[in-house]
Parts: sequence; structure tokens; C-alpha cells
Amino acid sequence: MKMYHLFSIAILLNLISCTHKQEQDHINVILIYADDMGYGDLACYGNPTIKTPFLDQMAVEGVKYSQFYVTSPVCSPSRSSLLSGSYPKRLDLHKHVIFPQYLYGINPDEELLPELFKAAGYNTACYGKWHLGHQTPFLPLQNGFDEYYGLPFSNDMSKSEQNKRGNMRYPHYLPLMEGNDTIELDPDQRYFTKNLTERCISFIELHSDEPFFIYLAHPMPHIPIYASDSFAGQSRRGLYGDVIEEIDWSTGQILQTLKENRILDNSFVFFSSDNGPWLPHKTRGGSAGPLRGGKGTTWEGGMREPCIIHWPESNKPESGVNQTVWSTLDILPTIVELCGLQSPKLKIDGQSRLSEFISGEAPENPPFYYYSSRGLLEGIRVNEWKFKHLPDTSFLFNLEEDISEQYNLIKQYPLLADSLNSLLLEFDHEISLEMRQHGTLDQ
Ligand SMILES: [Ca+2]
Repeated sequence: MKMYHLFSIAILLNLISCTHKQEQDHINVILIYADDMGYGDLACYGNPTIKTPFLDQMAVEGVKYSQFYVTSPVCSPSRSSLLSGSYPKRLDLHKHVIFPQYLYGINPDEELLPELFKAAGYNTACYGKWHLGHQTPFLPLQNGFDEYYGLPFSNDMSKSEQNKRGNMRYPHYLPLMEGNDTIELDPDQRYFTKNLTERCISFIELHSDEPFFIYLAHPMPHIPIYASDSFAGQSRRGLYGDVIEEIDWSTGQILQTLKENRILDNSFVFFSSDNGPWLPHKTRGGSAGPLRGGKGTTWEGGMREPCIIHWPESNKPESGVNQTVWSTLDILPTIVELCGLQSPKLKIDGQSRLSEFISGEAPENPPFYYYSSRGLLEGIRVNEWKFKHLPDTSFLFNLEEDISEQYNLIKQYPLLADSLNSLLLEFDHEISLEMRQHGTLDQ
């Protein structure tokens, strides 16, 4: 009898240990995407007056990327690449942002990252700004997310905000959505960051024993900017600094929640922003640091972003600064490999960078293409060289010697410029032929 009990206990212990091991085998993923935050807005990227201790610490313990790009200098196209691994033009989402009166959005046939997670049994949540189409078929719940709470488009697409700017006939209210339903119109924007953070924390706590994927897309610091009472008036950089410091706090809260639930070691947490700072709004917008230009341009300031990643213990590169040239295109395939998900069947543009990041081997350097806010291909980067053309001028910069794009070397290296221009034209021709269609309600 005694032996029987001992045997039962041994089986039980074995079962518990197996279950525990299974729990630790999966990797949780959180993508945090700010809105219109610049390359120079975080202390760890050189900002002298905004305090970002949590992101600074995340950069020290994880990896900070110094040459990370987004695929568009405006919201909707940039977001489409993060979730699809493709240039916006491949998805027919390259022609600027989706305004409230538009009837189109991301094609539900696209295989987005949340759908790949869903197919692998993950719990999925989207909190914050969506901006990939606000008609029902294009919203998060129809595209792989179990939960959605947030704004379907930008926080300035609001009757009250437009009225403040003197646009008294603006007809659209800003909807706050829960799932597919609007639960409030023109909500108090001071509490966006705080409320989204609380949602995120609750979801982590509820699913701490199960695999999960969270896409936290902060509506800030896109103007109009607001911070909660705890942060307003605190930063030396003024309200803009308050907003960034609250986003920093939010990231710290999320990392702390993962730690308290003992799942930080098997979580991949990514932090970046969809495009550069909104410079025409002067002190209300952010800073691109040493980079030229900002939001809406294909100068570096419009498309090079801070990127900090906390890697899981099972796949952890050496901490520090990584100088690889890469982009949001590579996030989906890298995560697919990291988490063992099924790859999308449709053609995408990104590639997994997992093995080179983990092993520290020399990075591959596929060309990076700079599409404008209107979807025109204006530039290409290959290694340190960037060729860019505007209607009246062409430029050639050595970005690793001239980060601020101040010295046009096109007259010194005309053959190099020509060959980069040929690559650019060839790529745009190819993607135009292969372009899929966005989803529309009126087709
Ligand atoms: Ca944006």
C-alpha cells in the first residue's frame, strides 16, 4: 500500500513538472508601438530632458537597435507592415492614412501576425490605435484578435479636437471601441495611456499560465497630446515630455507584471514607434535627434525609429547596441521563427533575423526602400548608402558618416547613384505587378 502511494506521488510530481515545463516552453509576445515618437525622444537615444528610466533599463538588459526603420512616415501604412511583414504597397495600403470617411481597410485575406498566433493557440489582444480600417471587416476582432479596446484611427480625427483648431464643421466624433462596438464618443484623452496599460496588465495576469500575444498601440504622442494627472506638469520637457514619460512608465509596469508572474524570461517585448515626430507642430511634437526631417518625409527622421527589445532567455542575444539595418518588415518572420508559428502562405517582404541576432554573426543587408507618405518610392538604402530622389533633385548620402543627411555625394559617385536608382525602379515595378488589393466595402 505504502509503495502504491509513493508510486502515485511520483507520477503526480512528474505530471506537475511536465505541465510546468510546457508552460515555460512557449514564448509570449508583446509589441508596443507608440505614435509619432521620434528617434531622439528617449533618454537612451540621447534626449537630454525627457526621463525614460524604464526604457533605458530595458535597453541595458535587452538590445537597443540604432538603425531600425519603419516602412512609411505615416500611421496606417507603417502599421500594416508591422502586422504583415510586407511593404504597404504589396497590400495596397500605401496611399496615406485611412480617414474616417473612407470605406477601405486591410484586406481580411491578408495573414496578419495575430492570425498566425491564433492558429497556434495563443490568446490575443489589441489595445490602442488600430488605423487599418474602421469598418467592421477590417477591425481587430475580424483579423485574429480575441479582444480589442481602443481607437479605430488617430486621436485628432475628433469633432472636439478639430473644433479647438477652428475646424467647426468637422463631422466625425472620435470613437472609443470595445470589440466591434463604440462605447464612448470623444473620450477624455488624458487617460488613454493609463487605461490601455491597465487593460494590458489585466490580460497578462489572466493569461499568465497560457501563451499570449498583445499588440499595445499607444495613441500618443500623436497630437493632440495629453497626460494623466500623475504625469501632467512633471517633465522638464513640458507636456510632450510628460506624455513620453507616461509611456515609459507604462512599459515599466508591463515588464514588472511579467516579472511578478514569473514569465518575463519567456517573453519577447518590442518597443518602437510607427513614424517620426510631427515637426510642423514645433514644441508640441517630438525630436528626431540627429536625424533630418520628421513625420511625413523620407528623410531619416521620418522613418528611423528607436527600437528596444527584451528577448526571452531561450533566445537571447548579447545585451547592448545592435547596429543592424533592419525594419518592421522583419518583425513578423523573426517572431514566426522564435515562436514556432506557421509562416504566411502569401508572399511577404521581410525575413527572419533570429539566427544572426542570437549568434552575433554578420548581418545580412537586404536593400531597404523608403516609400513616401503618398506611397511613392523615393529612396533606397544598401549598406551605408542611401539614394533618394525628389521631383527636382537627387541625393546620395553615406549614412554611417553623415547621419544627418547634410552632404550630397551624388556628383562624386554618379555610377553608384545610377545603380541604386535602377534597383529602386526595378523593385517598385515588381511590387506594382504583384500588388494585392486592400479590402473595401464598396467593391
Ligand atoms: Ca503615426
